[in-house]
Amino acid sequence: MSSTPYWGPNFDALQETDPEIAGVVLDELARLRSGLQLIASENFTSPAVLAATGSTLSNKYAEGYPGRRYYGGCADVDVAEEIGIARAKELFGADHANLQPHSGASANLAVYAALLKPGDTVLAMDLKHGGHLTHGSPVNFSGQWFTNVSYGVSEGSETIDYDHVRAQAREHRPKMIIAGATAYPRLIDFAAFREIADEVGAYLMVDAAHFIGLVAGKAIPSPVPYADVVSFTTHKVLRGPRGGMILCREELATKIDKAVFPFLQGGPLMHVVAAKAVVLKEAASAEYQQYARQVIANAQALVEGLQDQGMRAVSGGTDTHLALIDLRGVGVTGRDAEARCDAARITLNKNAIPFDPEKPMVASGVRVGTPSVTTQGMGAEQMKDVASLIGRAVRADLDTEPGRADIEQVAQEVSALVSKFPAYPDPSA
Ligand code: DSN
Repeated sequence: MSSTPYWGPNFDALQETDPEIAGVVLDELARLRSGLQLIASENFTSPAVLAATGSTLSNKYAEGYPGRRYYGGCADVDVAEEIGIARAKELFGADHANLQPHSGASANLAVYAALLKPGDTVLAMDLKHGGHLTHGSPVNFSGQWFTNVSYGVSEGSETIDYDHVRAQAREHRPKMIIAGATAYPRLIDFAAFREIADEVGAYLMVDAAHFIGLVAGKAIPSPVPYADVVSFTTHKVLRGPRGGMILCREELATKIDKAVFPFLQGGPLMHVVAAKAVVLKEAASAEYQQYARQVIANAQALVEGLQDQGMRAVSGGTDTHLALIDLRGVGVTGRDAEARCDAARITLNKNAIPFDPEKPMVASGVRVGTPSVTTQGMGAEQMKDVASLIGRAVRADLDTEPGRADIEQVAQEVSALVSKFPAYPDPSA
């Protein structure tokens, strides 16, 4: 483990000006360095991405797009955005790319704004089966401003029921169909979605936030040839800065750009746009492609290990970076498993499983993902150890003395394992 407190840009200045916030940064870094990070939507960005994100490009107002800005002095940031757009189009084979959405939710709101009018009908995956807040949840703009209908997974296979998608599309004639989820471990059949969308005259939007990094790394098939619009975040498997991005067909480019700015956002975060350009360069490398394949191999090894621990993988396994684990066989709720793992320095999240009998805040499962541990250099061998540590942690009752002792032992073993694969090691060591 590194003795260097932090090596991000300008940390000395932060420590001098604001020791309290510098302390938060150090505490969080210590947490990353001493625990297992298994949140499927997180990753460790590279030094280059961190440097761009922490750069003076943060200062520039640049409403508009390259060559068409509302402020002077944008020639340099124009170059960063143009490079990023060109790299995104090349990497994903897309007609058009917009790098300005501040987040995945903003990207999705922009797609709705570009293609729909309030009240229009949208068909998307049920949140309870792995969908996303912005795909029609009643507490979100998507559920309040649009008419939502949903599809789900089959009870037997726990994979998307394409007959149900088609039946829902025929019955409700949605203006847009969304493919994509936050807790779905299997590949999505984009050709089937395209066929259904064409049959009913709907736009096909793919929310690729979770798996776009695997697409960038050529480890799984791309939705780009099938979708009208592909939205995603840049900070999950893709390993870029926090933010969003939209790809689309040429004929929708102006609508998408106008929806992002000026309809939805003001000034773009040019330091983040530049960092997105950096990660698009990194993701085009052979090393990144190897990384993407290893993320999947690790997720599959982790599933095997968890099954050996008596836990069931929803749908029987995974084709991607994440797995959804049904804990009913070990008699532990997702909420308790999350708390026990947290105490053992294993960070993951409780998650509803399809047809879950528990409330969402309790849940019968957990979601695990391998983007972060793979960035740290762990492989299938370590995933067996990780599965065993999870198996011991979820069974340790924090309300009992022996349970607390077990958790403490697991926590020590977690730290010992992670110290061999440190996140953000000292580059001068
Ligand atoms: N919060 C993200 C996730 O964890 O999947 C989705 O937005």
